[in-house]
Amino acid sequence: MSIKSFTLAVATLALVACGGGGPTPAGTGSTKTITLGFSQIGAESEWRTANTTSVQSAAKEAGIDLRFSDAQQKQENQIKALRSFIAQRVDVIAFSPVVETGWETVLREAKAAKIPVILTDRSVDVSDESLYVTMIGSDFIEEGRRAGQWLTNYYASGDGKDFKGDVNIVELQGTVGSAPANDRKKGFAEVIAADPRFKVIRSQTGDFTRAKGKEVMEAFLKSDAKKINVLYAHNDDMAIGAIQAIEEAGLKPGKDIVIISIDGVKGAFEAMIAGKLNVSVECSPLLGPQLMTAVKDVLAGKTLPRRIVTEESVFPQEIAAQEFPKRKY
Ligand code: GYE
Repeated sequence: MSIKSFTLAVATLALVACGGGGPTPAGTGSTKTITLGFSQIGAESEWRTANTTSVQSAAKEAGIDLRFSDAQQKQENQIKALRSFIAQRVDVIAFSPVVETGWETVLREAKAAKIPVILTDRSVDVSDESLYVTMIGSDFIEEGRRAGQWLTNYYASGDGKDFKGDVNIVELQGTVGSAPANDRKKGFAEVIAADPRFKVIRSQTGDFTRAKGKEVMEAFLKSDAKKINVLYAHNDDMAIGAIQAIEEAGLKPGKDIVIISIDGVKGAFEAMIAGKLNVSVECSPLLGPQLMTAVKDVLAGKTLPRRIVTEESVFPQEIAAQEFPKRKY
């Protein structure tokens, strides 16, 4: 065989090895476009729409072919989307699981098809760790703790220090069974448990939306308006809905009722600047660039850390106006 035909044979072999529809070994110089199937939860909050934009623009930037599917907050739709990605033989599947449980079967199907799965934003509760490669997102227990710490400081050394008696808290939980609802409840409860004055008198889901946040807050106010000192909302959107309910009940949000929420979206900064929200604990939705890096790394055969945690802070009302121009979501 001449040198020329030998080189050609090797090149053909390499091409055959890269083809076949399986994962693209990005590190081998292959030029095949990576396809990424991404199942998003829905468009329930400002956080979520910022997260979708982040994923879509990062995919574009990275030259990744994104197959995007919106589940409208329903697990069954996400499972359908994952199955369709498997049928399409995408290179990688990423998804933000609406709830924690019930994923084993479909994840086993992805594993059998040799399609790596990356979790973004929310985690799943599965016994077999090999069913996903990594989880990119925030530490929701820590966010709950930060919310609790802000509150205990407020009553120990902030504007609330002269307040006497029990501190009655109402809680607006996120989507039932979701990781952020479970963990934000847990982290907050853990911190306030240190002082028996803090009492969660009502706790109900508002499904992370403004409309339900408002509706549930109206019900809380109907029965307990005079008793409520604090509202802890698992996200900004529910807090913003609740602020409307509080105003309609003739009370002053941020004053008559101290309000703590999580996310740090623009709407929360506007509410803080208006004096209607006391604090928002940051939870960054800008996960797109990290996700695209992880997609490329996994296809290049690199070992990823099991958990990639986003860095975040806490924004009290006092610094809202100064921080507002720097906010990206
Ligand atoms: O806090 C909320 C959204 O999973 C961290 O989902 C996310 C949460 C976020 O609907 O606004």
